[in-house]
Amino acid sequence: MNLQTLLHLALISVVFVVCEAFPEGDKETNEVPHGRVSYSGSQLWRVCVDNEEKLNIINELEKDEHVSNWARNGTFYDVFVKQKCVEQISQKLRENGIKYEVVSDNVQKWIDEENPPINEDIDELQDRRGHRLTWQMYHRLADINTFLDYLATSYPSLCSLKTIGSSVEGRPLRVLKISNGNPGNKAVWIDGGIHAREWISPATVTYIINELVENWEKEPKAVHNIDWHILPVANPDGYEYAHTYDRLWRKNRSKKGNCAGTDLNRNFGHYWGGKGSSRYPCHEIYAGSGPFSEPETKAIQNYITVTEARALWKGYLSFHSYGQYILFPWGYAEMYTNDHQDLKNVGDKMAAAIRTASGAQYRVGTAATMLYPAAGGSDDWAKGVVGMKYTYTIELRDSGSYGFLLPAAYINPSGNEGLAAVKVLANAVNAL
Ligand code: 0X9
Ligand code: ZN
Repeated sequence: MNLQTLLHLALISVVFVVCEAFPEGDKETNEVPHGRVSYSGSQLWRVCVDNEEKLNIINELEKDEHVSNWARNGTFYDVFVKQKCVEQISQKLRENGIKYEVVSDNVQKWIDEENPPINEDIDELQDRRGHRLTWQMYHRLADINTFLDYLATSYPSLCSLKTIGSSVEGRPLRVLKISNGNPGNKAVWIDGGIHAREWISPATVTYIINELVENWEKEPKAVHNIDWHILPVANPDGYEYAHTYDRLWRKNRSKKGNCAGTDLNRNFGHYWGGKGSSRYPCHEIYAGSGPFSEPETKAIQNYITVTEARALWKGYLSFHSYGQYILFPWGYAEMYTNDHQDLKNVGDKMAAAIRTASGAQYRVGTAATMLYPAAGGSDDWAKGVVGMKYTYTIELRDSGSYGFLLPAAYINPSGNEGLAAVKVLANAVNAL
């Protein structure tokens, strides 16, 4: 071990002593009277990470549960710091010559403002339209489920609903299949809500479903020729937990000793347990005890490779947030697939279509290079194991103004962006 490494380890241990992780459920500074985690005084920083050494420091800090790397944009990393540790982490960064600016000095304010009550009477809406989704606010799981039921009942020749498994806490994992029933159709999978706190994802996926189904007759042939298999909420326990208790929860809700949750996007079986994933259950990127150790990922694997093994799987879209990226394999290492250029071309077309739809700019590239290496992602598995041609992770809005706490007013533009990407994918799949 050289001197530099020793100094580095010393720095990290100091940080750990000061900001020691406390067991889950600790009531210390984390809760407000109405029983939800409060992020009052917690901050989001934009940190300049322009060399390997700084990146190592940031990555080590992230192992502490008070610091979380939210996103990356080139040399800038969005780093979330819990209120309790703001002073200490700030000092550590200064000592190491790492510059940062404060994007928010009170993340709770964003939480309080992102999902305001709307004017529409939702009960009246349910009577009138048969479901409660508005795309003007972020809805609870029950509303999303009513919406899926409504579609299956109202359009029985186009839509069918299947429960493909149950979450850790027993919630159904519900896939809506949209299909005209033609036997030659190719198949595309779409999921949302793998990460609990990325609320724009299920909102966008349900928006896409609504547009496809309600306007089916007007859709082009490319859309009609595909069987769409759509799971809008892949992590329903996490989604509900983020709505009711901890807005910034990422993982599922499996119990592992003192800590809960596996990162479902580290739990898929392609180079499982590799770079950018963790063996420690308390970490945000905990990969689980083995590939597909979680019922949520297991159900997806089983549906795609067993129940629907005979489907002509050609496309896979996983909606996440945030950063405005269209990412494709590989995510586990900075390497290119042998059809890299095909994936890049279709990704570029998606970005162009999004630009036309809303003006927003999305960047296109491989996940490990554009973002960070992270093994066990769903996109890598869909490509590397299932062999689907076009597999993408789309990181929706925004590019760092609100991060995961995107105000509900952006659901509609985001939905249109998702829809634009889906239509490009439909054309690409049809052309195969
Ligand atoms: O880290 C992730 O799982 C994704 N980013 S997020 O901020 N939504 O958590 C990116 C996944 C990209 N794909 C792979 N690394 N395979
Ligand atoms: Zn995500």
